[in-house]
Amino acid sequence: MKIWFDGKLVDSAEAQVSVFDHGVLYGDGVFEGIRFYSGKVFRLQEHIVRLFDSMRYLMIDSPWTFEEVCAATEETVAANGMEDGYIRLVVTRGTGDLGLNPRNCPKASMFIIVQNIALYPAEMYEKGLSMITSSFRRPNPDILCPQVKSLNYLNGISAKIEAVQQGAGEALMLNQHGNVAECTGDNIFIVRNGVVMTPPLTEGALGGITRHAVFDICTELGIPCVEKVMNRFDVLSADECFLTGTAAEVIAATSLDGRTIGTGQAGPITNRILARFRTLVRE
Ligand code: PXG
Repeated sequence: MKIWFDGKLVDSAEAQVSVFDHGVLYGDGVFEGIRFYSGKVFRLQEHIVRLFDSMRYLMIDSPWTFEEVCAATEETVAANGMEDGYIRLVVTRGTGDLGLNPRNCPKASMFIIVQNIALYPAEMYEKGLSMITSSFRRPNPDILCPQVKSLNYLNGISAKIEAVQQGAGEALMLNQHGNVAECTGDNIFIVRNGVVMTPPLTEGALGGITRHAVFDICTELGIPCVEKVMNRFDVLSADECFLTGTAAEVIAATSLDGRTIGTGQAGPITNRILARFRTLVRE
């Protein structure tokens, strides 16, 4: 396996981050999770725009330009000779001292990993995932901004632990007002009376690239799709619910806290969107 590490393709054994890297010491950094299909990276530019937005927010100066990061990503995919797979692109604040001050880290570090990714089994896309409501709330932007894809994932991991402990596939995360934000690593959509709905990003959701692709698919298929503030009642009374993310793609969620959503199976609109997503990624 070849890893792109600060400008060079190296063997994985050689790709080593310093113990003084602030990404390790403080989770001070940003990342992207990207997929490629038939050797083509899905919505690469959009991912790298989000990466640069996250870096700008955290005042991490990129040693590489936008074009260089895109080229490095494609170079790493090509070097690993795989058809389909997952890319993890990480930018850390770089090496510094043991203090928090980012100014003591002179240069950000970047690495790109390309790996196989196991899809969920096919029957999961029919039966759907079970969800629990997490007791951990998505933080307000004045605590930790959910729109920044930073290396600080303890909020989501805490919620994921609750889901795993309860045997659920995902955790629904509410914001400080008790409204629906998203799941630990996926955006959430519901369908009611033929209308597809998802919370606005300001409710505490990451601007998912798959979420955006679903907007495009709905426009193309003539399915109404709107951003709407929603709570657990809206999810529990929905006709259909589905989650979107680079790893999960588009997957139905058919129960919440042991209560069935819709028919308890992936619904017709979810299936139409999923079918179109699967062709779109290979166009
Ligand atoms: N919300 C959060 C908090 C995420 O981390 C998404 C939504 C979906 O965004 P995209 O752009 O992928 O459609 C993400 C991204 C995992 C895993 O192992 C998932 C993400 C990141 C890291 C790991 O499931 N999801």
